[in-house]
Order: sequence, then C-alpha cells, then structure tokens
Amino acid sequence: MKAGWFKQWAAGVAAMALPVLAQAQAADPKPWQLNMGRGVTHLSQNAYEAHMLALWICVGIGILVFGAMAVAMVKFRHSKGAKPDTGFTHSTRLEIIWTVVPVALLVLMAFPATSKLINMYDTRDSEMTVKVTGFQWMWKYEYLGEGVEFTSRLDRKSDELRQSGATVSAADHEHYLLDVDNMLVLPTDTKIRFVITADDVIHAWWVPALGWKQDAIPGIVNEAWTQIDEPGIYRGQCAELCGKDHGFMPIVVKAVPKDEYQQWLAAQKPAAAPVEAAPAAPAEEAAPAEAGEQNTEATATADVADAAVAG
Ligand SMILES: [Cu+2]
Repeated sequence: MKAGWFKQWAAGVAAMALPVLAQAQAADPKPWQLNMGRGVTHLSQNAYEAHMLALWICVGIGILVFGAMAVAMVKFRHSKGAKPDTGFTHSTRLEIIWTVVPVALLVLMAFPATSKLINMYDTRDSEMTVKVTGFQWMWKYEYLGEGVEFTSRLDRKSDELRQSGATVSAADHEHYLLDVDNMLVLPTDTKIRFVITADDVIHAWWVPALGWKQDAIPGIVNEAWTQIDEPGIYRGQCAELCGKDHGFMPIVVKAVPKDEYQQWLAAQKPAAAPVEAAPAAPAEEAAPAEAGEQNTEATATADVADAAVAG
C-alpha cells in the first residue's frame, strides 16, 4: 500500500518534470496525481499551458531565491569570520531590479492568459446548446431545440454503498460516487455551448477534463463552451458546497463520434420513436419520471432561464 502511493507520487513528480510523460496522464484526475491534467479539449490544453508557464517561472524564482539564501548562509557564515554590514540602508539599483523583473514576469504571463480567458468566454459559432440546471442534488440536461431532456443523479450502487455505512474500496465500486444513472452524451469535434443555471441553491458544474468549472446560480444563466477532441467518459462533480448531499451529485460526460451521437439523440426523442418501440427504454425513463414531482417547481425558474437564453 505504502509502496503503491510512493510509486504514484514518484510517477507524478516524473510527469511534472517531463512534459512527455505529462501528456500520457489520463483525462480524469487520479489519486496522488500531482500535476494538473491536460484534459481533452482546446480550453483544457490552454489552461494547462498557462499553468505550466507559471509553474516553471515559479520553479526558476524558487531556485534563484533559495540558491542565493543557501550561498549566503554557507559562504558568509559567522564561523568563517563574516561581519554583518550594519551600515547598509538601501540600494537604488537593487530596488529597480526587484521591481522591474517581477513586473516583466507578470506581463509575460498576463498576455497569453488574457487571450486564453477571452477565448474561454467566446461561445460564438457553437453548433449546439445544452442547458444544465443544478438541483439539490442532481443535474438536469436539456438539449435545446431537440426536445430531449433528462435528469442525471448518483447511480444506485454508489447510493446503496454510501448508505450502508461500510468503508468502500475500489473493489466494491470502481467509480464510487462518480457514476450516474444517465450520462450526458455529447458529440466530439463539435463546438458545444452550455447555459448553466440552478433551481434552488448555487451549484457548480465541473468536469476537469473539459478544463473549466462554471457556477450554476438560481436566476442567472452562465455560459461556457467545449469542443471535445477525444471520445471517452469524463467524470466530474458539483464544485460548490450546496447542502448535505453536495458530494453525491456527480457528473459523467460521454463523448462519442458525431454519427453515434446523432443515433443516440434520435433514440431519445419520444415523438420520433415508433409507438411499439416505447417499452424498449423504460429503464431510462424511470429516473426523470421519479424526479418529475420535485421538478415541477423547478420549471418556473427553468422557464425564466429559457427566456433569458432565447433573448
Ligand atoms: Cu451541488
């Protein structure tokens, strides 16, 4: 066990030191992962680059400052006869250097960071919109203009395990508290706009692999976008303390190729499905129906949000 975490820790250090290894990091965070992941989107790559630039500048400053301290302590120590310079008050040249160098470093970091931030909020030319609504304690997803919507809540197995009071290990559930009944299915290579709001309290929608988190606030519609490069399953959680079950409203995004997404979407449309095919999908229908009662109040707020989105 001990050797296990040391190995992961060592791998993390190696991954930080070697960008090549960092690239091999999985999209979702792993236990003892030290460095930020690259994620699977253009925006997450941007965030990773901004982070790495700042990290390496900090490493350089750390080496310089601690190196200078070490040299000073060893070379000018009392036992070697060093005498403190009690007459020193200030040095204009030094003051200029320690003002100009940090300003230059900040400007160096601010330019790429600002352009990346502007890009992050640019939802123009998106090909589809998904409305995300946070509830205590689940998410609702609406594919705007498609007539497809459903709720997504903690999977039954995680729920049973957490209520059993037992200590849960990976052997009991590989994705304990990180699985849902209905995944948010999204197409790859598509610019997807999200409009994010909440029904009751403030939540935050966060999937690390996508590279951002966005607050879900009642009465306010926040925007975000993504374009997922690689198909896969990406997990996240609510990132705003939203009540007693805050830890039990995970997010699972399933990114699939465009044609597969179109097939999935067509199958979700109740009107388009032939009547005899209706009993084929009762399992997926069960959850929204169950949640329906709690959601009626939600509809009023959701309508306001819809109006805001349309406007
Ligand atoms: Cu929440």
